[in-house]
This record gives sequence, C-alpha cells and structure tokens, in this order.
Amino acid sequence: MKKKIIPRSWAEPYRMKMVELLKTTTRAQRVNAIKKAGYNTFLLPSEDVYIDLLTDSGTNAMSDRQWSAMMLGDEAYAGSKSFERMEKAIRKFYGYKYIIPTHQGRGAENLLSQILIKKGQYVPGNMYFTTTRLHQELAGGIFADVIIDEAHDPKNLHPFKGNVDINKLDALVKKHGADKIAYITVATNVNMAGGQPVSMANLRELRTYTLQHGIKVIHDMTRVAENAWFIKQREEGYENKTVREIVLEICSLTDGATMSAKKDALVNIGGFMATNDYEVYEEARNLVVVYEGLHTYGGLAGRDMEAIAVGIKESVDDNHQRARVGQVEYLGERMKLYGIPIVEPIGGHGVFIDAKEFLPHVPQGQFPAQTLAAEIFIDSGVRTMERGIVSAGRKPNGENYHPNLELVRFTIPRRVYTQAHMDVVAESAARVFENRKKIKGMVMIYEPKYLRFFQARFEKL
Ligand code: P61
Repeated sequence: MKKKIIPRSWAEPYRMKMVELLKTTTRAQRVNAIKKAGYNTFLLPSEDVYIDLLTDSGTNAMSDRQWSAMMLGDEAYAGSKSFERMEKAIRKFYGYKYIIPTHQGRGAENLLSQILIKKGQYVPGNMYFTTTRLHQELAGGIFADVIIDEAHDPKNLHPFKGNVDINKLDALVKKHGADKIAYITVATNVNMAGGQPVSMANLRELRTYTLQHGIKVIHDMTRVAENAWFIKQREEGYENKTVREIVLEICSLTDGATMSAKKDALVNIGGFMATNDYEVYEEARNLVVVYEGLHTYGGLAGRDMEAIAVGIKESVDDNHQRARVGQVEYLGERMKLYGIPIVEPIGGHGVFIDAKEFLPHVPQGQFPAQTLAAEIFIDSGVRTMERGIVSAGRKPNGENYHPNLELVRFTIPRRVYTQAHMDVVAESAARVFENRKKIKGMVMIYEPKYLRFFQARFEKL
C-alpha cells in the first residue's frame, strides 16, 4: 500500500505577547454606523469595526525588537543617529545610495514628482495608484498606463500581472519622443491590480529598454518584499534565492524609489525617497525641508526611524513572507470555496472581490464595489475598501475614469489577525453573496475635489 504523505503547513513565525481587545456590535448598530458614515468605510469610527481590513497601511503589529529599538530613538532635530541607522538599513537591504526620509509614501511622491516632472511630460507606470498619479498631475505630468492587458482582467491567471508592457511603453516613446517622458514608475506588487507581482525578467527587459532610451526607472517599492516572495515561488532560477537577495536584485534594476514604510517595512508611520543620482538627491534634500522637515528626519520622530530600520530587516525574512502571503492566500481560497468571484491569482496584501461579477445587476455608475463594502460591514463589522470607479476619480478634464476593475479589497494587516479571523471574514462574504440579488446600488451625494474616495458620501437607491 502506498504511504500517505502528510502535507506540512506553514505557521506564523512569531507568538503573541500583547493583544488588543475587539468590540462586537449588533447589526442594528452597524446599519446605523454605516449610514452615518455616508456608506463610506473610510468614514467609520474604528471603534465600530470588528475586523479591520480597510488597509495594510500603518496597521502592522510591530515586533518586540522594533518596540525596544524605539526606546533608542535619537530625537535630535539635526543629525539624528536614528536617521543614520535607517539610512544604513535602506542601503544594506535595498541598495540605494541616497535617502531622504518623509512622513509617509505620498510625501516622497510629492518630492520626486516636483523634481523629475516638467509640465506636459508623460509619466508611464504599471497601473495608476491614487496618490502617485495625483502628485504626478499636480506637478504637470500626464500619467500613461503601460501595464500588460492581463492586469485589467480579474480572471486572467498570468503569474506576473504587474509586468510592464514594453510595447505600450515603446509606442508612447515613439509617439512623443523620449524627452517627453519624465521617467517610468514601476510598482512592485501592484496594488490596484490586486497585489500582483512583476517578474525579474520583465524588470531586466525594462532596464535594457530604458538605458537605450535614457529614461529613468523609479520604483514604488511599497510592497517589494511581497513581490520578491512571488518571484521566489514562480520564476525559474529564483527558487533557491532568498527574499533578501531578490529584493536587492529588484532594486538594482531601478534608479530610485519612493516607499511607504507603512506596508512592507512593518511600521505604523514613515516613508522615504531614495535615489542613486546625486543631483536628484541634492534637489530632494533642498525640497524636503519645505514640505516634510530637515533631511535627517523628514517628518518622522527618531523612534519611527528606529522602528523602520528593524522592520526592513524583518520584512525580507523568508519565513515572514511565507506566513504573510500565506494568510492572504488562505482567505482567498476560502472565498473561492464559497464560489465568490475574486481576482486571481490571489495577491500579496489582500483578497479583491470582483464586484461587477458579484453584483451584476448594479451598474458601475451606481458604485457596486462601494455598495458591497457597505453590505459586508453591515453583515459582520468587517471593514473593507472600495477599489473601483470611486477610487479611480476624474481625469484632469473632469470626466470620470471607468476602470475595468471594480473591486472590494480585503486587505490583511501584517502579523495582526489569525486564521480564525479569516474564516469569519470569508463566511461573512459568503453570507452577503447568498443574499446578493436583494442588494441595490447607491448615488454619490458629496464628492471632494482630491482623492474623493477618502471622504465621499453616498445614499442608498
Ligand atoms: C493602501 F485608499 N497605500 O494601500 P502613503 N504607493 C502605493 C501604496 O499602496 C500607497 C502609497 C504609495 C495605501 C494607503 C492609501 O487611495 C489610497 O504612505 C503602492 O499612504 O502616503 C498607499 O503611501 C502612498 C489608501 C493611500 C488609499 C491611498 O491602503
């Protein structure tokens, strides 16, 4: 008789020594809370939320090492030792030469956009990100999407849906000339596509192309270590490399970066801009004092920089990434068992429900993803985020964007929730799915000018 092979599971490479108690609410309380919040999960008080999957940004649990490093924070206005430690960690684990600290990712995007974009220039990128595109536009740039077509199709199983389509980039360069391209942004583990990775082969091909045309590659490295984990799992030749080695190789194929440390780097606040180009650094060091703070703290406390230095190191550990991405995959697989339509392959930082398929009777103009996020909250107190037509916002000429992806993002904070929490979340999504035919869309009754999804308000039809 053939011997049965017992499969081996991963488990979290940590244990808990402090917990935060959660509050549960009744359905009536939740109906009231979401109505008061204008059916926008960003406007809910966190007290009313049971399991908070709004974002993985700044919501990570820090380790005992990070907390103890915080006690060493050097809060000097100038020349802080904590900055030196953060700078050292960034150079060691990411390989960039010059570092400018910022209060978070968008602070770095602001500096970079102002420095590198001339009015009327194009800024190609592998799918838009809300704050990134806005800063590019505010600096006079025009965003151009050059991600592969597969990324816009929730069902397509391409293993690297974050890849840049070099032909699309080349068409843009041919049409306008390389001098009309400010730079190209490459995000690793593309957020809006569903946490989808870029392959090393694609990054290499892009490197060759951009060197030929004198175009800089700027890396949105917010989730670079998660991307590295997927390369290790999916790309030939990388199975025996460590996440740490892969991260360094990814960064080496780019000229500079913006980073929101609130994600991969396992902290609650912080970010930076990095560059290998001394002239860009000089300008950034000048500008940072206008918007963020001195070039040795950039809006951060010394203790925040200490936590980042330690968090970066923890983030490039293979066991950490296995558990992190493994938990996301677990939730996605549970949802699939219930027949819930999700973006596939399952991404790195969250599970994204395809709201168009979930609520086919709600047209995009009635905000299916916004509606679904509200319904899930009502069912269970699980907070998620709309990533569809509301998030996409308006073009500079005022027209609405109509993204093909109309998604609800269940984003998993790092090291925060357990598998049992994931079960509760999947069961809630399944319950709403069962009752989906009764769900009606919404109208927007208040629309802010910038990044409308944060504060927009809605009413039920
Ligand atoms: C998030 F609804 N992301 O995913 P900052 N690049 C990338 C990000 O994911 C990112 C930033 C730059 C957030 C927070 C957030 O539309 C939204 O540190 C790939 O947040 O400034 C942030 O970094 C900006 C949520 C941001 C949103 C914008 O939840």
